[in-house]
Amino acid sequence: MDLSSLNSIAQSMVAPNKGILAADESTPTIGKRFATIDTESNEKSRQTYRNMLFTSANASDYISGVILFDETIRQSTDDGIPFAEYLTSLGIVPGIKVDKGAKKLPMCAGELVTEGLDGLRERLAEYHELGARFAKWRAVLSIADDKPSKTCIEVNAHALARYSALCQEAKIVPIVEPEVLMDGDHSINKCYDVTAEVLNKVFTSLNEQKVSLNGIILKPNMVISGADAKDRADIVTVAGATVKCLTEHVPEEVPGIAFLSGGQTSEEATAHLNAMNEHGPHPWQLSFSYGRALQAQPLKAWSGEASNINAGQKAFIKRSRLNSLARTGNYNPQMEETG
Ligand code: 5MM
Repeated sequence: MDLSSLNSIAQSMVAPNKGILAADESTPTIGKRFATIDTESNEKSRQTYRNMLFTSANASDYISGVILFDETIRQSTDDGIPFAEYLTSLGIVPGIKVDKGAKKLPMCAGELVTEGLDGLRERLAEYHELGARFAKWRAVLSIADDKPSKTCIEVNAHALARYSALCQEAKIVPIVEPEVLMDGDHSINKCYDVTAEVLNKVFTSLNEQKVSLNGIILKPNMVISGADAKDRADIVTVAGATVKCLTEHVPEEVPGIAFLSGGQTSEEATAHLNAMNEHGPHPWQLSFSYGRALQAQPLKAWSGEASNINAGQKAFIKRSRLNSLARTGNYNPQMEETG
């Protein structure tokens, strides 16, 4: 099987100065986001919001790919162009979330396993027809005294590898997302140890299942203090610990690492990425695949009002540009004020 096309798609997903917009909120999640701006979530309002983001002027200067949800890949711009076709015409790679969500893991109280492997081969073939060239699958692991269990780490790594192999068979680049949640009062050291163990297991499973590492993108959490920790590690410490953990556990063959923001503020997520790229080059591209950290500001600026579309697009482009600058360590927090 010719795997070179997978590598070239992966390279374009982590092209210099650009990153990925995660806009693949499932219907319940986008409903929660819209509730924060008192906006009803229905098929039309979701299309309006995603149309606003995707048609922002000059988005392709900063955005290399967009992760879509099943409903969105079947929707079109206000001008009637299917979203995937529209993005492709701009040089932005369309992607698709293919997992069916994290469900209760039996025998492991409070832990989750991501489902969605049944019928995945057929779904991937359809998504490829619809224009998707990469996919995303998110595993979720929590930190607590007795968590994550070995079982939880093992089953999620196995599923991520099963998904990845099916994606590559379908000529679709898998984004491999094992998210160690920030929830809790744990230290950054605890996050380091758990993230290291999870990454080890994920790469063992990917190798066992013959996944080509130069045809994937890794989407990990940063190594960071728990959200409720007393003394949270500062930006330089987070950046240093994250790069160290990745250097020790991510093979150099992987073309790129695109972080999730995981509940960090927009400014924190940009500053952390910037601090990591200040001390490059690294063996892999260090990029972003943010959901909340790219969307929180445009969502608020829009607030569900047609008259705010321009303001929403301006906020989205500003956030995208600042993260683009963080790809080369050229972001400065003062830019938050000056635009
Ligand atoms: C955009 O949110 C994604 C979808 O979440 P649900 O399946 O829960 O609806 C989510 O997977 C996202 O892609 C990642 O968590 C990264 O987003 P953040 O907000 O953590 O940067």
